[in-house]
Amino acid sequence: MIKTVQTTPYDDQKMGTAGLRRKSKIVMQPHYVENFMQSIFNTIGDLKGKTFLVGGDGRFYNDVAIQKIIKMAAANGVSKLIIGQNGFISTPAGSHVILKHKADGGFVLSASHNPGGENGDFGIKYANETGGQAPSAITDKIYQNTKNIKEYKICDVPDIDLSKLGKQELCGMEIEIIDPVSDYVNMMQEIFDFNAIKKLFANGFTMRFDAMNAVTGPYAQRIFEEILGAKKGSVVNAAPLPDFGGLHPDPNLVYAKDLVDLMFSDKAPDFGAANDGDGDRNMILGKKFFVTPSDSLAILTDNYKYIPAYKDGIYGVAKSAATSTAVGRVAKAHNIGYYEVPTGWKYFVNLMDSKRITICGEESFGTGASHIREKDGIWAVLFWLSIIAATGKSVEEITIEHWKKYGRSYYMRFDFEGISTETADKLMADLEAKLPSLNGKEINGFTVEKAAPFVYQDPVDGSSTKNGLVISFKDGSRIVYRLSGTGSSGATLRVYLEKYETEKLLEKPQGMLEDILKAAMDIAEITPRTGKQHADVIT
Ligand code: VG1
Ligand code: CO
Repeated sequence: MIKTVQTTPYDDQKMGTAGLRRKSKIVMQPHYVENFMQSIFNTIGDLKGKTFLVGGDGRFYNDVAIQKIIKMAAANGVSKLIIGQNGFISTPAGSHVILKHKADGGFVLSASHNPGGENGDFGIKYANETGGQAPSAITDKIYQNTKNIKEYKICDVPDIDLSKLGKQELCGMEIEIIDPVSDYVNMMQEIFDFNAIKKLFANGFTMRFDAMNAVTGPYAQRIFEEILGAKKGSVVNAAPLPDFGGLHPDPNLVYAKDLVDLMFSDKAPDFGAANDGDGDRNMILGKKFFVTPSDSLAILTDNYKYIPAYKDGIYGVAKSAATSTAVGRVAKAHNIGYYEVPTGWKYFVNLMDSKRITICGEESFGTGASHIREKDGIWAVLFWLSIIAATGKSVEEITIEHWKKYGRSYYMRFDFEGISTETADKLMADLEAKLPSLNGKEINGFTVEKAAPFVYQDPVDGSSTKNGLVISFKDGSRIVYRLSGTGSSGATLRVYLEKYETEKLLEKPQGMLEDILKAAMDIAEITPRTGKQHADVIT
């Protein structure tokens, strides 16, 4: 039954910030998934006795790719696969399954916040036994393997039924189909005080959670509506659809437009939130109020004592370099460890495993903690609801009080999309070469304190990673430039801007960041090099 199939390499199977991400049509090419998966299996080596998780966010081609992976795992000697029912699992729930079952890793089929469908994107995230995505040392080896692959192994059997819970067997491999939601819900109940949140809803608190037709709908309905008692219909776009109903499942002010419109209208409920395609990102809104992810990370950290799992104290906190420095001030006030890592959740894994940090986050709508090794959208929502329940304050009141206590980092991200890779690489290389000459200079009223690439030395494995270019100014303002590692075509230049204020707390970020935006555009020569006067997406 085990077939060995001859194949030829694809040259574009390098994983980026979070797994392999390509246009669906690229992934649908013959042997594409097979080459990639065989390269992972080859890199892991002996698979006897090993258990892996498989699932996905339900996007187009999930059903086809998952059957290929199952049959290949069996043919390669994997002992057991744990699979989410109907092939569904959110990225955070997947991480939890790996840790709970002490599995050797897992595959989450998702391109996260990228649109799905035949003309959208597809992706595969590979986690190892830490429950987090494999570090670059491993993904580099896998990439080398994809460039030399000549054959793959697959079991020649009919597709298996993924709807039936329980155990079955395929080509000598054990398969266990699990309910992807229940274990995750149990974990959330262990972290948070569900009774406190129940009381909040019983007293008439209202919310809208937008699942964006992606994987978190069933999790959100079970937790917010069925268990916590939010009004029926509080969770919208709850059924995962292969093309996300045409939505771009990226929970930000641009793509979660319906939710944002509602929250800024007179009909706004007390609380609004959205998650991305695979459930690891979150956006938090109050009535006519938006919380930037960088502030959200700082606020959650500052309020850890309201959460049963953290009330006795937390280890440190970490953020990606591009994220605002707001959480750094909280870490200092609480006298806990504080780390800055490159963009990508995999860089938090060693810090969590070595108990250096408990909470971490990124400006890209990602927050999470050491209960798992991925960011966690629903966890962030439950954390906010817990703070609201404990303090009796609104999202806006909680945030403004935070600014009064710590000052405010005005923060925005500007994305310049669809640039040719050549133009983008040259822009970054020339900018990097120019950085030393900027030190001490005054640009558009800002004096440069330090201009240098961000280089991270992992304190646990000693690895060194360079990611992004940072210009820090004397007044605490910062510009960070980096190229996206999650796109499926061309290059996206991300420009992250931050300005720290202790007096003017209630201004519009656009206005506060206008001068520094101009400086950022000028320093990197963005308009002359890309032809773009403005960013394509601003978050
Ligand atoms: C983006 C974000 C990054 C995030 C990554 C994966 O990467 O900036 O913070 O970790 O997406 O998010 P990049 O390289 O395009 O900037 V998702 O929700 O995969 O899982
Ligand atoms: Co995601």
